Amino acid sequence: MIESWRWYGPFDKITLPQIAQTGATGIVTALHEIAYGEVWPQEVIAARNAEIRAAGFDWVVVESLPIHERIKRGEGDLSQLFANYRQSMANLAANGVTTICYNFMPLLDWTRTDLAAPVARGGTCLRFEAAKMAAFELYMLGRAEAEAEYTPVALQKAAIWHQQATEDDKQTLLHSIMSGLPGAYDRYDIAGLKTALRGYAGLGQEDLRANYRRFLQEVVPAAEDLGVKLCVHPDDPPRDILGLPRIVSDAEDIDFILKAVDSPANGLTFCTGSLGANPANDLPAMARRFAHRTHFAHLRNVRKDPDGSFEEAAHLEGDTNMPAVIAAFLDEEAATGRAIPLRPDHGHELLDDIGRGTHPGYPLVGRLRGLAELRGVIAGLQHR
Ligand code: DNO
Repeated sequence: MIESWRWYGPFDKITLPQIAQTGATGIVTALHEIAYGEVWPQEVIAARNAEIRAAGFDWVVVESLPIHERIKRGEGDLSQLFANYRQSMANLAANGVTTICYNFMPLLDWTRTDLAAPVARGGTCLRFEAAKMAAFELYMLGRAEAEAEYTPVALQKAAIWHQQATEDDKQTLLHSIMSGLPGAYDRYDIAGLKTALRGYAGLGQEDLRANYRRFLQEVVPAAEDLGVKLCVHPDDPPRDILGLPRIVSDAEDIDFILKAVDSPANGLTFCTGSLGANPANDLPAMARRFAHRTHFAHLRNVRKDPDGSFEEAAHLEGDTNMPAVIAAFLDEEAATGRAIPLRPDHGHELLDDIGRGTHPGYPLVGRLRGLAELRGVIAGLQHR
């Protein structure tokens, strides 16, 4: 597997020479400065690629080439947006960057309620607390239908949280929930979020699936011609959220997507953290089943609670059998000669990470620890 590291570009507080010291050889990045739906210009890609290569890395994966919300909503004439997506893929391929990650989550990306939940032996992690999410939906957004989606215990805790919360607590919660939009410009306030949600009113899972299939039909043939491998990132958490449908959450969803356009260019980012938050997902079995279409692996662990809460565990702790997942990818590589890029996805804030102000989930020491542990698993498995 190719050890890689997510770098947010020239404004990332973690520099390329620092990343070199982690041992990673691949860089995962995007042109975060370009608005969703616009073409990524060839010269801007070339300049970023040159910077990465000068530091001794390969740009192994684009994460992400985002999909405009209008495509997800299936709204209006989309021909220009599809053409722009194809052009960005072509410009990337012309620079030798051919693995492209994206997601199909309406409006939000990953969602957490706490960005700095304490870890037992020190440090902090990202956490999704069902009760806080319920409080946000019911009392801050006023989405009464959300009541049906939470356990009675979570609802009770939500009411108590809301009664006791200060204005600051509520702002912090809103900020945490909005933090999963790494490349996006939009950070909604409550009024803005309500308006944005109205844009999705009436759109169900089947509609979203149809819009997704249409997107794949529009771009996968071009990806094939260009030698580009697209890889969809699963939903995080893998369930409907804020009343928005989600359609990349379990094995059945992935099967639908891979068959919607049955081509190696239409692949998967196997994210153990996202998929692992659904207790019904058997990750080692899914890794075996989908390894042949996996173009990128995000490796991290989660620990789940019965009420739907979960938190990010250390990479080899938590509920997912990480060695069993990695073994599936190593077997795929041995059988095909392919090399699948992996990255330590998220890490705890540890030691000097605290107060450093890196992107939530993307600290230096925590990810360095994660990468080192994953590297150890790979070395061990390869010497069986
Ligand atoms: C979270 C990331 C996701 C991912 C996008 C891909 O840390 O893995 O935000 O980049 O969903 O489009």
